[in-house]
Amino acid sequence: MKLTPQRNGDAPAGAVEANFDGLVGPTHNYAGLAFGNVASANNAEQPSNPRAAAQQGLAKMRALAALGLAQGLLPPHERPHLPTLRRLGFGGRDAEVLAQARRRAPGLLAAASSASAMWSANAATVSPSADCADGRVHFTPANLCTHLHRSIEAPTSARLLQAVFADPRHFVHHEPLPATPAFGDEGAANHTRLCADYGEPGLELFVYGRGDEREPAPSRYPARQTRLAGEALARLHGLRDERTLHAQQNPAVIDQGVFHNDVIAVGNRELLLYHEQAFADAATVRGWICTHLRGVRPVFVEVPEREVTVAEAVGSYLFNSQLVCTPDGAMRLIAAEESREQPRVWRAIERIVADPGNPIAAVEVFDLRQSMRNGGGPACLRLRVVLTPAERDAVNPLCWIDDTRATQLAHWIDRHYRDRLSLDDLADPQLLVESRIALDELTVLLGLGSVYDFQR
Ligand code: SUG
Repeated sequence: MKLTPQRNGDAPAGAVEANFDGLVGPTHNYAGLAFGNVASANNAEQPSNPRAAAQQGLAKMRALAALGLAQGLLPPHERPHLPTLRRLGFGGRDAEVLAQARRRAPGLLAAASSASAMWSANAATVSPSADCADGRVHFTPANLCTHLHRSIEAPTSARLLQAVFADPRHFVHHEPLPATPAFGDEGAANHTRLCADYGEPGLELFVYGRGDEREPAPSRYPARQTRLAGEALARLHGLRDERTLHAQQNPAVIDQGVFHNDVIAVGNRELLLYHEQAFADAATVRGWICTHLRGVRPVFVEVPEREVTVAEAVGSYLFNSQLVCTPDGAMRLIAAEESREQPRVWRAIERIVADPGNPIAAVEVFDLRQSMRNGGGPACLRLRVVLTPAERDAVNPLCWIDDTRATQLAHWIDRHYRDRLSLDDLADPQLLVESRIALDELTVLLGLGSVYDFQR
């Protein structure tokens, strides 16, 4: 039995960390669009199963809700995104736009059809009210400007977040940062918060791949997140300088396929689980946390290269596990099946769970293969939002998941999703029609209003 650490007696009661998972969209496919993401490249052009993908993600949501966690969802985006194809010069009726794009620029059709919004860790950076100067929860949608297929997400993510977190007394929505390489921003995938208790002011750790010219940069793959972006986010959210750190990711791991920091590190409450090679200077990160974290002693779980190599971490997504606190205060690791399949990785997990020196008491394993084959693990699929009881009450109530809602969504998926999709299918006008019908129904189910372009 693991001990839960001593807490401050005067912590504001009741704040929770909610997970808002991206529901996988009807066009989920493997197009090899994400340069620097090993799984995306390895599975390019394989047929996909959108129905299984959506059900796998939903099963994780249902299970986390059943553990007593606050679990919400963010709906898929409209795909293929016709406004993007029209903006790129394809004209005529919808079916003609699709046919032309397929013929003349299949890569653009694939980019406009990606269901990548499922990885909601990239939807935005979120700072809890306890950290922000004005005492409200701040959201900045990520511009995702490194890749075309992801950059399309920003305006819809902004709209959806505003529809789910609508009350201006509690929630502040900023515009995405300028979509230019200097401000490359991939949202919460490069942002970790450490705290004694969710409702208390925490430390916000922004991890960047590209800083100023004097700092080493990756040479093979792009660094998607910049230091300038993290600094702008901290200013916008009104974070205190002494509680904010901008730390460099190790460029060598980006070149091995660690395209986001959440592929090599994960934090929760007072604990930071990370690979030895995750940061350019891990000792400084640890030292800063030790000096600045209030009310609790930080716990560092460093996994050495000799135990799990960076390649094994990228292959298994061990560090893309979610770390969650169930209502009894116990910490659990929510891992992908791939972590159990690699004996050395699984041994490392068993060691961590057995170690009395950290609060991780159990591991739960999920089959997320459809998402994993595009480089998206458990933690990629969720956006964390710390909420006080009043803020929780202000969230669109239809976007929370419980067993009944999960069953309703499972039926919705079965009714509308195909179980096989290849790249050729993306030009099928019927797929566009099916997707729009599905999403139209979903917006009613979730009480979101007209959030999609095709509804406006
Ligand atoms: O941006 N894959 C996504 C995976 C994102 C994972 N998110 C986090 N680590 N938080 C990406 O690389 C692949 C799409 C394709 O190739 O079809 C893709 O976009």
